Amino acid sequence: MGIVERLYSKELQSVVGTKNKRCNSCVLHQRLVQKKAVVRHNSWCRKRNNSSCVFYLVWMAQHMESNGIDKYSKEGDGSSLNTSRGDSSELIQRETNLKYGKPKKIVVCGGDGFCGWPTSLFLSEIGHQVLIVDNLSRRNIDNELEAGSLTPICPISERIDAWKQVSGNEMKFERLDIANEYDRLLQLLWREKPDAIVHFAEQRAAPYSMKGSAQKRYTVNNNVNATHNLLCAIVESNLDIHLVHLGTMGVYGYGTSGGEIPEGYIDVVLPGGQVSNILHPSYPGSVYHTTKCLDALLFQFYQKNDAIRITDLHQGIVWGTNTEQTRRDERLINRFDYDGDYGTVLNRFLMQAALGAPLTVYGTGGQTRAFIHIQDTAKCIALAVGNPPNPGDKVAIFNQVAECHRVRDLAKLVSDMTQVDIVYVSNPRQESAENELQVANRKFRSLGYEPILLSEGLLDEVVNVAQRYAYRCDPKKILPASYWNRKRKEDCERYAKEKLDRDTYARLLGKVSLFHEQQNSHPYSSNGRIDSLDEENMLYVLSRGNPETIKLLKKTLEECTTAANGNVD
Ligand code: NAD
Ligand code: USQ
Repeated sequence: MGIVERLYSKELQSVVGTKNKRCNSCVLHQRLVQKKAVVRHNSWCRKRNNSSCVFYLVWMAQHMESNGIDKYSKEGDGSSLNTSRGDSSELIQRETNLKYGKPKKIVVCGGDGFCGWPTSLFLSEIGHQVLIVDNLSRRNIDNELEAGSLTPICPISERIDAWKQVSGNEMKFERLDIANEYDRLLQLLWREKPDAIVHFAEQRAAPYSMKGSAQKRYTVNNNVNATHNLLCAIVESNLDIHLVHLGTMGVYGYGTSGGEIPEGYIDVVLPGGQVSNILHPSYPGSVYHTTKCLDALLFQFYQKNDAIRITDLHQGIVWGTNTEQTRRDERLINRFDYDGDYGTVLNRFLMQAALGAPLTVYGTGGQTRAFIHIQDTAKCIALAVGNPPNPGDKVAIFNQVAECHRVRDLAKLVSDMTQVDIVYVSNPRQESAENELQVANRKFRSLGYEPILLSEGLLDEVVNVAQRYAYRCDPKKILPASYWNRKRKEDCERYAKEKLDRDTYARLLGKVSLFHEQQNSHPYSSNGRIDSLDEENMLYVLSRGNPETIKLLKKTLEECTTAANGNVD
Protein backbone atom coordinates (compact mmCIF):
# COMPACT_ATOMS: atom_id res chain seq x y z
CA MET A 1 0.00 0.00 0.00
CA GLY A 2 1.40 3.44 -0.90
CA ILE A 3 1.69 6.33 1.50
CA VAL A 4 -1.41 8.07 0.23
CA GLU A 5 -3.55 4.97 0.53
CA ARG A 6 -2.20 4.62 3.99
CA LEU A 7 -3.23 8.18 4.73
CA TYR A 8 -6.75 7.25 3.81
CA SER A 9 -6.67 3.81 5.34
CA LYS A 10 -8.90 2.90 8.23
CA GLU A 11 -5.93 1.25 9.85
CA LEU A 12 -3.93 4.47 9.98
CA GLN A 13 -6.92 6.54 11.01
CA SER A 14 -7.60 4.24 13.89
CA VAL A 15 -3.99 4.49 14.99
CA VAL A 16 -3.94 8.25 14.76
CA GLY A 17 -7.32 8.65 16.34
CA THR A 18 -10.19 10.23 14.51
CA LYS A 19 -10.79 13.18 16.80
CA ASN A 20 -11.34 16.38 14.92
CA LYS A 21 -7.97 17.92 15.61
CA ARG A 22 -7.61 20.73 13.15
CA CYS A 23 -4.40 22.28 12.05
CA ASN A 24 -4.71 25.74 10.56
CA SER A 25 -1.14 26.10 9.44
CA CYS A 26 -1.02 22.91 7.44
CA VAL A 27 -0.39 23.49 3.77
CA LEU A 28 -2.67 20.67 2.77
CA HIS A 29 -5.34 22.03 5.03
CA GLN A 30 -5.19 25.39 3.26
CA ARG A 31 -5.53 23.68 -0.09
CA LEU A 32 -8.42 21.59 1.06
CA VAL A 33 -10.19 24.63 2.47
CA GLN A 34 -10.17 25.93 -1.08
CA LYS A 35 -11.51 22.64 -2.34
CA LYS A 36 -14.11 22.52 0.44
CA ALA A 37 -12.77 19.14 1.47
CA VAL A 38 -11.91 20.43 4.88
CA VAL A 39 -14.29 18.26 6.86
CA ARG A 40 -12.79 15.11 5.50
CA HIS A 41 -9.29 16.42 6.01
CA ASN A 42 -10.01 17.26 9.63
CA SER A 43 -10.39 13.67 10.53
CA TRP A 44 -6.84 12.85 9.45
CA CYS A 45 -5.34 16.01 10.72
CA ARG A 46 -3.12 15.49 13.68
CA LYS A 47 -0.49 17.94 14.75
CA ARG A 48 2.87 17.31 16.20
CA ASN A 49 5.50 19.63 17.61
CA ASN A 50 7.09 21.39 14.67
CA SER A 51 5.24 19.65 11.88
CA SER A 52 2.06 20.21 10.05
CA CYS A 53 -0.35 17.38 10.31
CA VAL A 54 -0.04 15.86 6.89
CA PHE A 55 3.67 15.48 7.27
CA TYR A 56 3.21 13.85 10.60
CA LEU A 57 1.01 11.29 8.93
CA VAL A 58 3.45 10.74 6.12
CA TRP A 59 6.25 10.31 8.60
CA MET A 60 4.14 7.91 10.58
CA ALA A 61 3.14 5.94 7.53
CA GLN A 62 6.80 5.56 6.62
CA HIS A 63 7.62 4.61 10.14
CA MET A 64 4.88 2.00 10.15
CA GLU A 65 6.11 0.70 6.86
CA SER A 66 9.64 0.15 8.09
CA ASN A 67 8.92 -0.87 11.67
CA GLY A 68 5.42 -2.20 11.84
CA ILE A 69 2.73 -0.75 14.06
CA ASP A 70 3.57 -2.83 17.10
CA LYS A 71 7.18 -1.72 17.23
CA TYR A 72 6.18 1.88 16.70
CA SER A 73 3.60 1.88 19.40
CA LYS A 74 6.28 0.85 21.88
CA GLU A 75 8.76 3.46 20.76
CA GLY A 76 6.61 6.42 19.80
CA ASP A 77 5.57 9.25 22.06
CA GLY A 78 2.64 7.09 23.06
CA SER A 79 -0.01 9.65 23.53
CA SER A 80 -1.62 9.41 20.09
CA LEU A 81 -0.85 5.82 19.29
CA ASN A 82 -2.19 4.35 22.44
CA THR A 83 -5.53 5.79 21.36
CA SER A 84 -5.99 2.74 19.17
CA ARG A 85 -5.51 0.39 22.06
CA GLY A 86 -8.92 0.74 23.63
CA ASP A 87 -8.61 2.11 27.16
CA SER A 88 -6.24 4.86 25.98
CA SER A 89 -7.52 7.92 27.79
CA GLU A 90 -7.17 6.22 31.14
CA LEU A 91 -3.66 5.16 30.22
CA ILE A 92 -2.68 8.62 29.03
CA GLN A 93 -4.11 10.16 32.20
CA ARG A 94 -2.16 7.67 34.29
CA GLU A 95 1.07 8.50 32.43
CA THR A 96 0.39 12.22 32.78
CA ASN A 97 -0.30 11.84 36.49
CA LEU A 98 2.96 10.00 36.92
CA LYS A 99 4.89 12.82 35.28
CA TYR A 100 2.97 15.90 36.39
CA GLY A 101 1.08 14.73 39.48
CA LYS A 102 -2.66 14.42 40.10
CA PRO A 103 -5.11 16.98 38.61
CA LYS A 104 -5.34 20.09 40.76
CA LYS A 105 -7.22 23.36 40.93
CA ILE A 106 -4.79 26.08 39.85
CA VAL A 107 -5.11 29.86 39.81
CA VAL A 108 -2.82 31.32 37.13
CA CYS A 109 -2.11 34.98 37.93
CA GLY A 110 -0.97 36.78 34.77
CA GLY A 111 -2.49 34.02 32.63
CA ASP A 112 -3.19 36.37 29.70
CA GLY A 113 0.51 37.12 29.18
CA PHE A 114 3.25 35.69 26.97
CA CYS A 115 4.23 32.88 29.37
CA GLY A 116 0.93 32.70 31.26
CA TRP A 117 -1.36 31.97 28.33
CA PRO A 118 0.40 28.91 26.87
CA THR A 119 1.07 27.64 30.39
CA SER A 120 -2.63 27.90 31.27
CA LEU A 121 -3.49 25.89 28.15
CA PHE A 122 -0.90 23.25 28.94
CA LEU A 123 -2.08 22.91 32.55
CA SER A 124 -5.65 22.60 31.32
CA GLU A 125 -4.59 20.06 28.67
CA ILE A 126 -3.01 17.75 31.22
CA GLY A 127 -6.13 17.74 33.34
CA HIS A 128 -5.84 20.60 35.81
CA GLN A 129 -8.72 22.96 36.52
CA VAL A 130 -7.50 26.43 35.57
CA LEU A 131 -8.71 29.86 36.64
CA ILE A 132 -6.89 32.76 34.99
CA VAL A 133 -6.55 35.97 36.99
CA ASP A 134 -5.24 38.98 35.09
CA ASN A 135 -5.84 42.75 35.15
CA LEU A 136 -4.95 43.02 31.44
CA SER A 137 -2.33 45.66 32.27
CA ARG A 138 0.02 44.25 29.62
CA ARG A 139 -2.55 45.02 26.93
CA ASN A 140 -2.81 48.57 28.33
CA ILE A 141 0.97 48.98 28.16
CA ASP A 142 0.73 48.06 24.46
CA ASN A 143 -1.58 51.05 24.08
CA GLU A 144 0.70 53.30 26.12
CA LEU A 145 3.76 52.38 24.01
CA GLU A 146 1.76 52.34 20.77
CA ALA A 147 3.33 48.97 20.08
CA GLY A 148 1.70 45.61 19.95
CA SER A 149 2.22 41.91 19.56
CA LEU A 150 3.49 40.89 16.11
CA THR A 151 0.95 38.09 16.24
CA PRO A 152 -2.72 39.08 16.33
CA ILE A 153 -3.85 38.05 19.82
CA CYS A 154 -7.56 37.67 20.57
CA PRO A 155 -9.37 39.16 23.55
CA ILE A 156 -9.20 36.88 26.58
CA SER A 157 -12.86 35.78 26.41
CA GLU A 158 -12.40 34.67 22.78
CA ARG A 159 -9.25 32.81 23.71
CA ILE A 160 -11.07 30.93 26.44
CA ASP A 161 -14.05 30.11 24.18
CA ALA A 162 -11.70 28.87 21.46
CA TRP A 163 -9.91 26.61 23.92
CA LYS A 164 -13.22 25.14 24.99
CA GLN A 165 -14.10 24.46 21.36
CA VAL A 166 -10.84 22.73 20.47
CA SER A 167 -10.19 20.85 23.70
CA GLY A 168 -13.55 20.55 25.42
CA ASN A 169 -11.86 21.94 28.55
CA GLU A 170 -13.31 24.86 30.41
CA MET A 171 -11.09 27.57 31.88
CA LYS A 172 -12.37 30.48 33.92
CA PHE A 173 -11.18 34.09 33.89
CA GLU A 174 -11.38 36.84 36.49
CA ARG A 175 -10.18 40.37 35.84
CA LEU A 176 -8.46 41.37 39.04
CA ASP A 177 -5.46 43.51 39.97
CA ILE A 178 -3.62 41.42 42.53
CA ALA A 179 -1.36 44.34 43.48
CA ASN A 180 -4.27 46.65 44.35
CA GLU A 181 -7.40 44.59 45.05
CA TYR A 182 -6.42 42.59 48.09
CA ASP A 183 -9.94 41.96 49.40
CA ARG A 184 -11.16 40.56 46.09
CA LEU A 185 -8.08 38.36 45.92
CA LEU A 186 -8.74 36.93 49.37
CA GLN A 187 -12.42 36.35 48.53
CA LEU A 188 -11.33 34.51 45.41
CA LEU A 189 -9.06 32.19 47.39
CA TRP A 190 -11.81 31.44 49.91
CA ARG A 191 -14.29 30.80 47.11
CA GLU A 192 -12.06 28.70 44.83
CA LYS A 193 -9.80 26.99 47.38
CA PRO A 194 -7.02 26.34 44.86
CA ASP A 195 -4.30 23.77 45.45
CA ALA A 196 -1.73 25.98 43.73
CA ILE A 197 -1.20 29.51 42.45
CA VAL A 198 1.14 30.13 39.53
CA HIS A 199 2.34 33.73 39.73
CA PHE A 200 3.30 35.43 36.47
CA ALA A 201 1.54 38.72 37.26
CA GLU A 202 4.37 41.26 37.21
CA GLN A 203 5.71 43.98 34.92
CA ARG A 204 8.46 41.98 33.27
CA ALA A 205 10.40 44.19 30.85
CA ALA A 206 13.77 45.46 32.09
CA PRO A 207 13.89 48.34 29.53
CA TYR A 208 10.34 49.47 30.40
CA SER A 209 11.30 49.46 34.10
CA MET A 210 14.17 51.86 33.26
CA LYS A 211 12.22 54.21 30.99
CA GLY A 212 11.53 56.93 33.54
CA SER A 213 10.43 57.57 37.11
CA ALA A 214 6.80 56.68 36.40
CA GLN A 215 7.73 53.27 35.00
CA LYS A 216 10.31 52.59 37.73
CA ARG A 217 7.77 53.35 40.45
CA TYR A 218 5.02 51.41 38.72
CA THR A 219 7.26 48.35 38.36
CA VAL A 220 8.24 48.35 42.04
CA ASN A 221 4.70 49.05 43.29
CA ASN A 222 3.08 46.52 41.01
CA ASN A 223 5.55 43.67 41.36
CA VAL A 224 6.34 43.84 45.05
CA ASN A 225 2.70 44.42 46.06
CA ALA A 226 1.45 41.67 43.76
CA THR A 227 3.82 39.14 45.35
CA HIS A 228 3.24 40.38 48.88
CA ASN A 229 -0.54 40.40 48.48
CA LEU A 230 -0.47 36.79 47.30
CA LEU A 231 1.62 35.75 50.30
CA CYS A 232 -0.61 37.67 52.74
CA ALA A 233 -3.77 36.26 51.17
CA ILE A 234 -2.45 32.69 51.36
CA VAL A 235 -1.70 33.17 55.07
CA GLU A 236 -5.03 34.89 55.80
CA SER A 237 -7.01 32.32 53.83
CA ASN A 238 -5.59 29.61 56.10
CA LEU A 239 -5.48 27.30 53.08
CA ASP A 240 -2.53 25.08 52.15
CA ILE A 241 -1.79 26.67 48.77
CA HIS A 242 1.46 25.99 46.93
CA LEU A 243 2.81 29.20 45.37
CA VAL A 244 4.84 28.80 42.17
CA HIS A 245 6.54 32.06 41.20
CA LEU A 246 8.25 33.01 37.96
CA GLY A 247 11.52 34.56 38.94
CA THR A 248 14.51 35.27 36.74
CA MET A 249 18.11 34.23 36.15
CA GLY A 250 18.90 37.95 36.41
CA VAL A 251 18.65 37.84 40.23
CA TYR A 252 22.07 36.21 40.32
CA GLY A 253 23.69 38.91 38.22
CA TYR A 254 26.00 37.93 35.40
CA GLY A 255 29.50 36.63 35.92
CA THR A 256 29.47 37.16 39.69
CA SER A 257 29.36 33.55 40.89
CA GLY A 258 32.82 32.58 39.78
CA GLY A 259 31.60 29.29 38.33
CA GLU A 260 28.40 27.37 37.70
CA ILE A 261 25.37 29.17 39.12
CA PRO A 262 23.75 26.84 41.65
CA GLU A 263 19.99 26.50 42.09
CA GLY A 264 19.19 29.34 44.46
CA TYR A 265 21.47 28.58 47.40
CA ILE A 266 25.19 28.75 47.88
CA ASP A 267 27.56 27.32 50.51
CA VAL A 268 29.65 30.00 52.19
CA VAL A 269 32.18 30.16 54.97
CA LEU A 270 31.19 33.01 57.29
CA PRO A 271 33.71 35.16 59.15
CA GLY A 272 34.70 32.97 62.07
CA GLY A 273 34.78 29.86 59.93
CA GLN A 274 31.16 28.71 60.25
CA VAL A 275 29.81 27.07 57.08
CA SER A 276 26.35 28.12 55.95
CA ASN A 277 23.98 27.55 53.02
CA ILE A 278 22.48 30.92 52.11
CA LEU A 279 20.42 32.46 49.31
CA HIS A 280 22.77 33.22 46.41
CA PRO A 281 23.66 36.93 46.67
CA SER A 282 21.49 39.12 44.44
CA TYR A 283 23.07 41.38 41.87
CA PRO A 284 20.20 42.78 39.77
CA GLY A 285 20.76 44.68 36.53
CA SER A 286 17.56 46.75 36.32
CA VAL A 287 14.66 47.98 38.46
CA TYR A 288 12.63 45.06 37.12
CA HIS A 289 15.30 42.51 38.12
CA THR A 290 15.53 44.22 41.53
CA THR A 291 11.84 43.52 42.17
CA LYS A 292 12.54 39.81 41.63
CA CYS A 293 15.27 39.97 44.30
CA LEU A 294 12.80 41.65 46.66
CA ASP A 295 10.28 38.89 45.88
CA ALA A 296 12.90 36.32 46.87
CA LEU A 297 13.35 37.93 50.30
CA LEU A 298 9.57 38.00 50.83
CA PHE A 299 9.45 34.29 50.00
CA GLN A 300 12.24 33.52 52.41
CA PHE A 301 10.48 35.40 55.21
CA TYR A 302 6.97 33.97 54.63
CA GLN A 303 8.31 30.43 54.37
CA LYS A 304 10.20 30.85 57.64
CA ASN A 305 7.34 32.55 59.46
CA ASP A 306 4.25 30.81 58.06
CA ALA A 307 5.63 27.63 56.49
CA ILE A 308 4.05 28.47 53.13
CA ARG A 309 5.04 26.05 50.38
CA ILE A 310 6.85 28.08 47.74
CA THR A 311 8.68 27.27 44.52
CA ASP A 312 10.66 30.08 42.88
CA LEU A 313 11.62 29.39 39.27
CA HIS A 314 14.65 31.33 38.07
CA GLN A 315 13.84 31.40 34.41
CA GLY A 316 16.08 32.43 31.53
CA ILE A 317 14.98 34.43 28.49
CA VAL A 318 12.00 32.78 26.86
CA TRP A 319 12.06 32.42 23.08
CA GLY A 320 9.54 31.08 20.59
CA THR A 321 5.88 31.86 20.28
CA ASN A 322 3.58 28.94 20.00
CA THR A 323 3.16 25.64 21.75
CA GLU A 324 1.38 22.42 20.82
CA GLN A 325 -1.73 23.92 22.41
CA THR A 326 -1.69 27.44 20.92
CA ARG A 327 -1.11 26.03 17.43
CA ARG A 328 -4.42 24.27 17.44
CA ASP A 329 -6.45 27.31 16.48
CA GLU A 330 -5.51 30.76 15.20
CA ARG A 331 -7.56 32.30 18.03
CA LEU A 332 -5.23 30.69 20.58
CA ILE A 333 -2.10 32.30 19.16
CA ASN A 334 0.41 33.56 21.71
CA ARG A 335 1.81 37.09 21.82
CA PHE A 336 5.15 37.94 20.21
CA ASP A 337 6.79 41.12 21.47
CA TYR A 338 9.40 42.68 19.23
CA ASP A 339 9.58 46.35 20.27
CA GLY A 340 12.63 47.91 21.95
CA ASP A 341 11.05 47.67 25.41
CA TYR A 342 9.28 44.32 25.55
CA GLY A 343 10.90 42.33 22.74
CA THR A 344 13.49 39.91 24.10
CA VAL A 345 16.71 39.46 22.22
CA LEU A 346 16.18 36.25 20.27
CA ASN A 347 12.60 36.99 19.28
CA ARG A 348 13.75 40.43 18.14
CA PHE A 349 16.49 38.89 16.00
CA LEU A 350 13.97 36.47 14.46
CA MET A 351 11.61 39.29 13.57
CA GLN A 352 14.44 41.45 12.21
CA ALA A 353 15.61 38.51 10.12
CA ALA A 354 12.14 37.99 8.75
CA LEU A 355 12.09 41.63 7.62
CA GLY A 356 15.59 41.46 6.20
CA ALA A 357 16.61 44.17 8.68
CA PRO A 358 20.02 44.12 10.39
CA LEU A 359 20.16 42.38 13.75
CA THR A 360 20.67 44.90 16.56
CA VAL A 361 23.44 43.63 18.83
CA TYR A 362 23.93 45.96 21.81
CA GLY A 363 27.56 46.81 22.55
CA THR A 364 29.98 44.02 21.72
CA GLY A 365 27.34 41.32 22.05
CA GLY A 366 29.57 39.64 24.63
CA GLN A 367 26.65 39.32 27.09
CA THR A 368 25.95 35.64 27.80
CA ARG A 369 22.39 34.76 28.76
CA ALA A 370 20.31 31.67 29.48
CA PHE A 371 17.41 30.65 27.20
CA ILE A 372 14.37 28.41 27.28
CA HIS A 373 11.63 27.66 24.74
CA ILE A 374 8.07 28.72 25.58
CA GLN A 375 6.80 25.12 25.34
CA ASP A 376 9.35 24.16 28.00
CA THR A 377 8.25 27.05 30.22
CA ALA A 378 4.80 25.46 30.33
CA LYS A 379 6.18 21.96 30.94
CA CYS A 380 8.55 23.06 33.70
CA ILE A 381 5.75 24.87 35.51
CA ALA A 382 3.59 21.76 35.30
CA LEU A 383 6.50 19.79 36.80
CA ALA A 384 6.90 22.38 39.56
CA VAL A 385 3.17 22.26 40.37
CA GLY A 386 3.34 18.46 40.50
CA ASN A 387 6.34 18.45 42.86
CA PRO A 388 5.66 20.93 45.68
CA PRO A 389 8.02 21.23 48.62
CA ASN A 390 6.77 19.71 51.86
CA PRO A 391 5.30 22.08 54.45
CA GLY A 392 8.20 23.52 56.41
CA ASP A 393 10.75 22.97 53.60
CA LYS A 394 12.74 26.02 52.62
CA VAL A 395 11.78 27.80 49.38
CA ALA A 396 12.41 25.41 46.48
CA ILE A 397 14.48 27.19 43.84
CA PHE A 398 14.88 25.75 40.34
CA ASN A 399 16.88 27.22 37.47
CA GLN A 400 14.46 27.05 34.56
CA VAL A 401 16.86 27.18 31.62
CA ALA A 402 17.83 25.03 28.66
CA GLU A 403 21.07 26.50 27.30
CA CYS A 404 23.33 29.56 27.44
CA HIS A 405 24.51 31.70 24.52
CA ARG A 406 26.41 34.88 23.89
CA VAL A 407 24.32 37.55 22.17
CA ARG A 408 26.75 37.96 19.25
CA ASP A 409 26.78 34.17 18.70
CA LEU A 410 22.99 34.18 18.55
CA ALA A 411 23.11 36.99 16.02
CA LYS A 412 25.57 35.00 13.92
CA LEU A 413 23.37 31.91 14.11
CA VAL A 414 20.35 33.82 12.88
CA SER A 415 22.38 35.72 10.31
CA ASP A 416 23.91 32.52 8.86
CA MET A 417 20.46 31.01 8.63
CA THR A 418 18.81 33.99 6.97
CA GLN A 419 21.65 35.98 5.37
CA VAL A 420 20.75 39.23 7.14
CA ASP A 421 23.45 41.61 8.38
CA ILE A 422 24.43 42.27 11.96
CA VAL A 423 24.78 45.82 13.29
CA TYR A 424 26.58 46.55 16.58
CA VAL A 425 24.70 49.49 18.11
CA SER A 426 25.57 51.51 21.21
CA ASN A 427 24.29 49.69 24.31
CA PRO A 428 21.35 51.45 26.03
CA ARG A 429 21.90 49.29 29.12
CA GLN A 430 24.36 49.57 31.98
CA GLU A 431 25.63 46.00 31.93
CA SER A 432 28.88 44.06 31.65
CA ALA A 433 30.08 44.12 28.08
CA GLU A 434 31.29 40.52 28.31
CA ASN A 435 30.39 37.79 30.78
CA GLU A 436 30.59 34.03 31.15
CA LEU A 437 27.56 32.05 32.27
CA GLN A 438 27.18 28.47 33.34
CA VAL A 439 23.93 27.45 34.98
CA ALA A 440 22.93 24.30 36.85
CA ASN A 441 19.51 22.91 35.88
CA ARG A 442 19.80 19.49 37.48
CA LYS A 443 16.56 19.71 39.47
CA PHE A 444 14.30 19.92 36.41
CA ARG A 445 16.50 17.41 34.59
CA SER A 446 15.98 14.95 37.43
CA LEU A 447 12.21 15.37 37.00
CA GLY A 448 12.44 14.32 33.35
CA TYR A 449 12.84 17.71 31.63
CA GLU A 450 14.22 17.30 28.08
CA PRO A 451 14.81 20.80 26.73
CA ILE A 452 13.95 22.01 23.24
CA LEU A 453 17.14 23.55 21.88
CA LEU A 454 17.61 26.53 19.60
CA SER A 455 18.91 24.27 16.87
CA GLU A 456 15.53 22.54 16.70
CA GLY A 457 13.09 25.38 16.36
CA LEU A 458 14.68 28.60 15.12
CA LEU A 459 13.94 28.30 11.43
CA ASP A 460 10.40 27.23 12.12
CA GLU A 461 9.93 30.43 14.15
CA VAL A 462 11.27 32.60 11.33
CA VAL A 463 9.06 30.97 8.72
CA ASN A 464 5.88 30.22 10.58
CA VAL A 465 5.68 33.23 12.87
CA ALA A 466 8.03 36.10 12.07
CA GLN A 467 7.65 35.97 8.27
CA ARG A 468 4.01 35.17 8.42
CA TYR A 469 3.14 38.22 10.52
CA ALA A 470 5.93 40.56 9.37
CA TYR A 471 3.31 42.76 7.73
CA ARG A 472 2.07 43.75 11.21
CA CYS A 473 5.45 45.11 12.33
CA ASP A 474 5.90 48.82 13.03
CA PRO A 475 9.58 49.40 12.14
CA LYS A 476 9.73 52.57 14.24
CA LYS A 477 9.36 50.44 17.34
CA ILE A 478 12.39 48.29 16.73
CA LEU A 479 15.26 50.41 17.99
CA PRO A 480 15.79 50.72 21.77
CA ALA A 481 13.58 53.33 23.43
CA SER A 482 14.71 53.19 27.07
CA TYR A 483 18.13 53.92 28.54
CA TRP A 484 19.62 52.83 31.86
CA ASN A 485 21.07 56.24 32.71
CA ARG A 486 21.88 59.68 31.26
CA LYS A 487 25.28 58.64 29.97
CA ARG A 488 23.88 55.63 28.09
CA LYS A 489 21.18 57.84 26.59
CA GLU A 490 23.70 60.44 25.40
CA ASP A 491 25.99 57.75 23.98
CA CYS A 492 23.10 56.10 22.13
CA GLU A 493 21.86 59.41 20.76
CA ARG A 494 25.32 60.38 19.56
CA TYR A 495 25.83 56.98 17.98
CA ALA A 496 22.45 57.15 16.29
CA LYS A 497 23.23 60.58 14.85
CA GLU A 498 26.61 59.54 13.51
CA LYS A 499 25.94 56.03 12.37
CA LEU A 500 22.35 54.97 12.42
CA ASP A 501 19.74 57.66 12.53
CA ARG A 502 16.29 56.37 13.16
CA ASP A 503 14.92 57.61 9.85
CA THR A 504 17.52 55.70 7.94
CA TYR A 505 16.66 52.60 9.90
CA ALA A 506 12.97 53.15 9.31
CA ARG A 507 13.62 53.66 5.57
CA LEU A 508 15.66 50.50 5.55
CA LEU A 509 12.60 48.84 6.85
CA GLY A 510 10.41 50.53 4.28
CA LYS A 511 9.81 47.09 2.92
CA VAL A 512 7.39 46.55 5.76
CA SER A 513 4.94 48.71 3.88
CA LEU A 514 5.42 46.26 1.06
CA PHE A 515 4.39 43.51 3.41
CA HIS A 516 1.31 45.58 4.18
CA GLU A 517 0.47 45.80 0.50
CA GLN A 518 1.00 42.11 0.07
CA GLN A 519 -1.15 41.34 3.04
CA ASN A 520 -4.16 40.38 0.97
CA SER A 521 -2.19 37.97 -1.07
CA HIS A 522 -0.39 36.61 1.97
CA PRO A 523 -0.31 32.83 1.94
CA TYR A 524 -2.23 32.57 5.16
CA SER A 525 -4.67 35.39 4.55
CA SER A 526 -8.35 34.84 4.07
CA ASN A 527 -8.14 34.28 0.33
CA GLY A 528 -6.22 31.10 1.14
CA ARG A 529 -3.58 31.43 -1.58
CA ILE A 530 -0.45 29.43 -1.01
CA ASP A 531 2.76 31.22 -1.72
CA SER A 532 5.27 28.88 -3.26
CA LEU A 533 8.19 30.32 -1.29
CA ASP A 534 6.42 29.66 1.94
CA GLU A 535 5.68 26.15 0.91
CA GLU A 536 9.33 25.63 0.00
CA ASN A 537 10.39 27.02 3.34
CA MET A 538 7.97 24.86 5.19
CA LEU A 539 9.17 21.76 3.41
CA TYR A 540 12.71 22.74 4.28
CA VAL A 541 11.84 23.15 7.94
CA LEU A 542 9.92 19.91 8.15
CA SER A 543 12.56 17.86 6.41
CA ARG A 544 15.37 19.57 8.33
CA GLY A 545 16.93 20.35 4.97
CA ASN A 546 17.22 16.76 3.78
CA PRO A 547 16.79 16.90 -0.05
CA GLU A 548 15.50 13.33 -0.25
CA THR A 549 12.81 14.02 2.34
CA ILE A 550 11.87 17.26 0.58
CA LYS A 551 11.38 15.32 -2.64
CA LEU A 552 9.27 12.74 -0.88
CA LEU A 553 7.14 15.31 0.91
CA LYS A 554 6.54 17.23 -2.33
CA LYS A 555 5.44 14.08 -4.09
CA THR A 556 3.17 13.12 -1.23
CA LEU A 557 1.66 16.57 -1.10
CA GLU A 558 0.87 16.35 -4.81
CA GLU A 559 -0.64 12.90 -4.39
CA CYS A 560 -2.68 13.96 -1.38
CA THR A 561 -4.04 16.97 -3.21
CA THR A 562 -4.93 14.94 -6.29
CA ALA A 563 -6.55 12.29 -4.16
CA ALA A 564 -8.43 14.90 -2.13
CA ASN A 565 -9.66 16.58 -5.31
CA GLY A 566 -11.09 13.25 -6.33
CA ASN A 567 -12.95 13.09 -3.05
CA VAL A 568 -14.58 16.52 -3.12
CA ASP A 569 -18.34 16.22 -3.36
P1 NAD B 1 3.70 39.44 30.28
O1 NAD B 1 3.82 40.89 30.55
O2 NAD B 1 3.42 39.01 28.89
O3 NAD B 1 2.59 38.79 31.23
C1 NAD B 1 2.35 39.23 32.53
C2 NAD B 1 0.84 39.20 32.75
O4 NAD B 1 0.56 39.60 34.08
C3 NAD B 1 0.12 40.17 31.83
O5 NAD B 1 -0.96 39.52 31.19
C4 NAD B 1 -0.36 41.28 32.75
O6 NAD B 1 -1.57 41.86 32.32
C5 NAD B 1 -0.50 40.55 34.08
N1 NAD B 1 -0.33 41.39 35.27
C6 NAD B 1 0.69 42.25 35.54
N2 NAD B 1 0.47 42.85 36.73
C7 NAD B 1 -0.69 42.36 37.21
C8 NAD B 1 -1.44 42.59 38.38
N3 NAD B 1 -1.06 43.49 39.30
N4 NAD B 1 -2.60 41.91 38.57
C9 NAD B 1 -3.03 41.01 37.63
N5 NAD B 1 -2.37 40.76 36.51
C10 NAD B 1 -1.20 41.43 36.29
O7 NAD B 1 5.05 38.77 30.82
P2 NAD B 1 5.61 37.30 30.55
O8 NAD B 1 6.69 37.39 29.58
O9 NAD B 1 4.49 36.37 30.36
O10 NAD B 1 6.29 37.02 31.97
C11 NAD B 1 5.55 36.40 33.01
C12 NAD B 1 6.44 36.22 34.23
O11 NAD B 1 7.56 35.42 33.88
C13 NAD B 1 6.98 37.55 34.75
O12 NAD B 1 6.92 37.55 36.15
C14 NAD B 1 8.43 37.55 34.28
O13 NAD B 1 9.23 38.22 35.20
C15 NAD B 1 8.76 36.07 34.23
N6 NAD B 1 9.79 35.79 33.22
C16 NAD B 1 9.59 36.06 31.88
C17 NAD B 1 10.58 35.81 30.96
C18 NAD B 1 10.43 36.13 29.49
O14 NAD B 1 11.41 35.99 28.73
N7 NAD B 1 9.27 36.54 29.03
C19 NAD B 1 11.79 35.23 31.39
C20 NAD B 1 11.97 34.96 32.75
C21 NAD B 1 10.96 35.24 33.66
N1 USQ C 1 20.07 42.72 23.53
C1 USQ C 1 20.72 42.98 22.34
N2 USQ C 1 19.96 43.39 21.28
C2 USQ C 1 18.59 43.54 21.34
C3 USQ C 1 17.96 43.27 22.56
C4 USQ C 1 18.72 42.85 23.64
O1 USQ C 1 21.93 42.85 22.23
O2 USQ C 1 17.99 43.92 20.33
C5 USQ C 1 20.86 42.22 24.68
C6 USQ C 1 20.68 43.03 25.96
O3 USQ C 1 21.60 44.09 26.02
C7 USQ C 1 20.90 41.98 27.03
C8 USQ C 1 20.47 40.67 26.39
O4 USQ C 1 20.38 40.93 24.99
O5 USQ C 1 22.26 41.87 27.34
C9 USQ C 1 19.14 40.13 26.88
O6 USQ C 1 18.13 41.11 26.77
P1 USQ C 1 16.58 40.71 26.74
O7 USQ C 1 15.79 41.94 26.52
O8 USQ C 1 16.40 39.58 25.83
O9 USQ C 1 16.38 40.11 28.22
P2 USQ C 1 16.22 40.79 29.63
O10 USQ C 1 16.16 42.25 29.57
O11 USQ C 1 17.27 40.21 30.52
O12 USQ C 1 14.80 40.29 30.14
C10 USQ C 1 14.17 39.10 29.70
C11 USQ C 1 12.71 39.17 30.13
C12 USQ C 1 12.63 39.18 31.64
C13 USQ C 1 13.36 37.99 32.20
C14 USQ C 1 14.78 37.92 31.69
C15 USQ C 1 15.45 36.62 32.05
O13 USQ C 1 12.09 40.33 29.58
O14 USQ C 1 11.27 39.15 32.05
O15 USQ C 1 13.36 38.02 33.59
O16 USQ C 1 14.78 37.96 30.25
S1 USQ C 1 17.14 36.82 32.41
O17 USQ C 1 17.74 37.66 31.36
O18 USQ C 1 17.72 35.52 32.43
O19 USQ C 1 17.23 37.49 33.67
